[in-house]
Amino acid sequence: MNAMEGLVAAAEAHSAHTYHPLPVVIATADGAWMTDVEGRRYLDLLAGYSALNFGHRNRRLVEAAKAQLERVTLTSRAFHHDRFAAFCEELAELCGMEMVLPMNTGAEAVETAVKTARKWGYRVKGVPSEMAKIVVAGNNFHGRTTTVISFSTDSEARADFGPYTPGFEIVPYGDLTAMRSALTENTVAVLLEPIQGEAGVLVPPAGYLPGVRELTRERNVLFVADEIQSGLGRTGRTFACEHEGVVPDVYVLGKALGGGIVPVSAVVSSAAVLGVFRAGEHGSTFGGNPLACAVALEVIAMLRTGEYQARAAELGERLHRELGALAGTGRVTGVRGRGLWAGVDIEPSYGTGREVSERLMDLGVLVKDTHGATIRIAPPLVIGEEDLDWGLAQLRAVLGL
Ligand code: IF1
Repeated sequence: MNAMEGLVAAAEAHSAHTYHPLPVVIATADGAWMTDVEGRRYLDLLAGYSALNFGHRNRRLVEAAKAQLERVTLTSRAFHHDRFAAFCEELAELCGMEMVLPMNTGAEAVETAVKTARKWGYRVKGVPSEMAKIVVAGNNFHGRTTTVISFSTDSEARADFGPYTPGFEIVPYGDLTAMRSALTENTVAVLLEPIQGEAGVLVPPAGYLPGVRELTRERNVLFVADEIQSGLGRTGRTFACEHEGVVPDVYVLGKALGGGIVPVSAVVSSAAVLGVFRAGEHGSTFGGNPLACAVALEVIAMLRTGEYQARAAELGERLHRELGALAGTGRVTGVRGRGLWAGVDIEPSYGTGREVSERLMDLGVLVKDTHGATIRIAPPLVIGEEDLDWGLAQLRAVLGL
């Protein structure tokens, strides 16, 4: 057994088997590249499921973290600290909103958005107590906590975790008629990914998001956009909703907000919505901590110029042009996505998503399969054109094209 195999065996012996990782053990990383324990290099086309939009160990973000490490890292929210106000003000401004509720992981932020919508429903909309409903889409992915998987349609994500949290209505993604029918006077929110990531990078039909925006406005229902994976530059805009000119009532953010260094998530909305909370009604030990705020402030500064969004749009055109040429070759049955984000469906007779991912790994490229036949491609937004071209050449090689 070599060093790598030893590390894999030890990890399997001492950790719950909640993943089926590719057989690679990463030791270091920089920019769009990772290096394994035996010195082999891999082009990272997953970017931590979009948590690494700015690449591994981005210099500006590492420097921001290092500086804060020398000052204070955690105070708890029992006290103020000197990075908190700027983080909230600048994140709200980036979102065109007024208020922020900081958390850590994406699922925590989604849970917080659910609690926010319910409390707004009771205290502002006037929904009778315990009657609040939230409408979600089939094939959603919003995290792994018990309430969140309660409205999942993925049997793997749900099985044997009941009893499930009530109060959720599931409608087909992209279907405005079904959405209209699902809204009642007790509906407090619609929770959607503007592009469904785990489902395979599903972009909704044009007009769907504006239609949901109009319906929710008409019916006094909060439009909650989960931009944890689709946001912060991934699709070529700061938020995926922007592609359809839609501004939701609530943004749920995470992943890249922490720069791939610390978990940072947040619910961002108006004072009319987030103003429903009173002291003691929600919280988190690490939510809004100084280290998280310092890194997130640098992320916000990097996004404010629009350069990362423009880069994702420009390289995204290159990505989708190249991937589009694969469709119809008999090896790829579908390509979807926006900006530097794509789902590629592999012709089952040629191989599974996992098999293609393993062959790509052997050629030095790392991607992730999902739902059997699809591989997801989401490079760091800082990837070089040549590296992107090289990665696509390896995909063509694996597909025998
Ligand atoms: C895993 C998926 C991606 C997310 C959206 C909330 C969360 C996520 C739109 C929760 C997290 C991660 C979770 C990770 C793999 C990855 C994933 F395959 F699970 F679905 F990206 F597509 N909303 N997605 O994508 O954020 O609590 O993880 O910080 O659980 O396997 P988190």
